Amino acid sequence: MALLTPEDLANMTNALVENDRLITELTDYSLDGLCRKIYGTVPRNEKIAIIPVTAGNGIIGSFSESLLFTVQHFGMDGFITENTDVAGYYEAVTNGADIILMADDLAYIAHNLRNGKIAHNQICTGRIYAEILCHAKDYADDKDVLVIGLGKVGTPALETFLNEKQNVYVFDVDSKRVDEILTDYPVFKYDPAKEPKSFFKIFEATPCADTICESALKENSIVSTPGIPLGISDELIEKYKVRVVSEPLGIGTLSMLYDVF
Ligand code: NAD
Ligand code: 2YH
Repeated sequence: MALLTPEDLANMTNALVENDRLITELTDYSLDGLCRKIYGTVPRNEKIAIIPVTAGNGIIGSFSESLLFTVQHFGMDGFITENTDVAGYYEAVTNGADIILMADDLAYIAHNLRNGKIAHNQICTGRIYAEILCHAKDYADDKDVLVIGLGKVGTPALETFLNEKQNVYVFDVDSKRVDEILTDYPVFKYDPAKEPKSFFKIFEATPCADTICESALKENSIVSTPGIPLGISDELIEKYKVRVVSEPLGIGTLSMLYDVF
């Protein structure tokens, strides 16, 4: 699994604000408004504790701070524990935390201690980036969507698209994974070499650059992508006037919080 780096998070605060603006332009919903709509929940003054975790590869510079920025930017009450790991957990609970945010190398979770709900970052990230495309007002009547990357983020995104009655075309560099997905879900194989097709709505969740090829794009396509690094080149963005929703942590975090409210 790809670990976030401090460099990935360097511009996170601007990216979150800018992406919220873009999501509002594309869908007529602010990011928290969209979360409210899809999860049917609202915040109720929960106190959110962020616990730095030293296990595995250890603390990622500005990871906890980026979570705190997200929580506070959307008007919620949060704090980073002074202690890490188990001592941090004890500190969070004894200081009245309602929700815990914590991540190691394998999982990033939100756990609501009041109602027992727990959310996983990969599932909630896939879901919100997919919902952004499903709510793109310019393409409400165009149901075709391309999903590139069928892993732990791409698969819940694909399920979201199917729940939203989209026609889903799939691509992954791992052909065995494509076969599994074609067996398990009513989706179409996207094969740009044999059968090129272009899309207004493209979702991407891979750890690779340049996964979105030119033939998949239309003028004014929307790319909604949690993938790091960005899967589309600056040249193609400019040439096709592509609008790109992409941010390294905050959008998925807000989706997790609304999942557990
Ligand atoms: P994963 O390893 O579970 O899945 C990645 C999938 O991409 C795999 O199926 C792999 O075969 C496929 N793939 C790799 N290279 C490809 C290529 N060139 N073309 C097509 N498919 C390719 O990873 P994941 O947990 O699903 O995460 C995907 C990406 O999303 C990672 O970059 C991760 O860091 C990022 N991520 C971002 C956020 C966020 O908030 N922005 C949150 C979670 C994960
Ligand atoms: O970046 C990660 C993993 N890829 C899991 C997230 C899934 N998108 N974990 C972050 C680790 C944070 C670290 N332990 C800290 O600073 O607390």
